[in-house]
Amino acid sequence: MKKEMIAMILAGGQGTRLGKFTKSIAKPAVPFGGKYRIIDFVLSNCANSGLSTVGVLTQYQPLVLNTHIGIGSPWDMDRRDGGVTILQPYASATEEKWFRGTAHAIYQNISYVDDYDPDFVLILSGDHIYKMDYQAMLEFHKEKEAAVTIAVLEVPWDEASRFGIMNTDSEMKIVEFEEKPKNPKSNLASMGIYIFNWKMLKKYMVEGINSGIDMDDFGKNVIPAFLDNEERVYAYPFKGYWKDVGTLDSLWEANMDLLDQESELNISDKNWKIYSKNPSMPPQFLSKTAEVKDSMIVEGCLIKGKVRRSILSPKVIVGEGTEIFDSVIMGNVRIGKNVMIRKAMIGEGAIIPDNSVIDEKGEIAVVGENEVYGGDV
Ligand code: ADQ
Ligand code: ADP
Repeated sequence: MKKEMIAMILAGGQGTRLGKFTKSIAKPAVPFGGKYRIIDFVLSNCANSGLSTVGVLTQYQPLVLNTHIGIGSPWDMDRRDGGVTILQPYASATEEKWFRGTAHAIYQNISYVDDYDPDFVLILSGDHIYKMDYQAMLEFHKEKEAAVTIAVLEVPWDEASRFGIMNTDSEMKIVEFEEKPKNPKSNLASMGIYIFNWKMLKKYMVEGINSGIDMDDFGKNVIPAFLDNEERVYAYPFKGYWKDVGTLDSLWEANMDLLDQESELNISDKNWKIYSKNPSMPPQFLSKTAEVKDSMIVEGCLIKGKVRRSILSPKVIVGEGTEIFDSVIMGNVRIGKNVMIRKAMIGEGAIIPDNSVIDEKGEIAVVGENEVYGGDV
């Protein structure tokens, strides 16, 4: 059935910068904020923006991601028409099907998109924490009669070289774009969120492939090609909280932002709910020796120690005499007695034996998933 716009979520990056957390799970499936996984934010944005047809492009370690998304029920996407579809690369007899880059991943799924015959395609990343109304962006795109619209925001100057950086005219038409420039000339950054007129994007990708021009990546190839050909490329200014949580520092910071009552990232907004798969677990239990402050504790936790400014995912056990500060503890972690943990991120299923001290003196300490701290890894 025809749709005006469908969304494609890029969830296939390797996520090497998250190191130990992405050894066996894809970056968008990494736990966040106690009861969520990173991809819940973009899926909830789609649901709240009224988009009901969403393709999720996976590649590395997709198992946990697949199980988490399932048939999309938490986001009301378990439909017969549209809904959420997990798209995995596959090898055919004649052609290498492994996704090469972001645009190549979309190219490999042209037939999925064509099934819905959309006028517009919204390209999203699976690893951003933010709340955004994509319908408002679509209105802007139509008003400007743009070929492609890129969501943008100002980033701190010292981070600008991590992003696609641009200059616009007073109408927000992009006049200059550089992907990850060494010496950025502006701090207006691409959020990696694009609305394309589908027919035009398809033409560029197909002609690129047929003539041997590299069209594998949106930031490196597709956007520059649109600009070279003087297509209408516009910047949609986004206001609000947005974080690309691709690094350990940014992931830790975004978690801590949830504990800040003043933060712009408000997850209890009734008008913009963040949905997730709910585990069926008993309520958390705080024993008589427990002391918990400024923290988020989820179902299934058993706390006998002291917890401050920390986030605990389902089924975390904290033994007596243990103290935890400024930390993110992912699901199913068992922490013994008399342990000291400061500014740490601890992966799912890790075991922290009695009397351990985890403290990197101001740096973020990391214990990988299923790791036994202090044991052979
Ligand atoms: P990056 O985030 O560095 O820059 P990239 O690493 O190519 O871009 O990945 C974008 C997203 O797509 C990530 O979520 C990644 O996991 C996923 N992805 C990458 N390759 C994929 C593949 N082959 N299949 C499926 N998913 C894949 C981009 C833009 C910049 C912009 C930043 C904002 O290129 O211009 O500033 O996003 O974060
Ligand atoms: P990081 O930069 O932390 O490794 P990203 O998720 O941003 O994580 O991914 C970096 C880019 O490198 C992505 O575009 C990813 O798909 C790509 N990449 C790395 N190794 C490969 C590979 N073997 N095959 C395909 N793409 C790869």
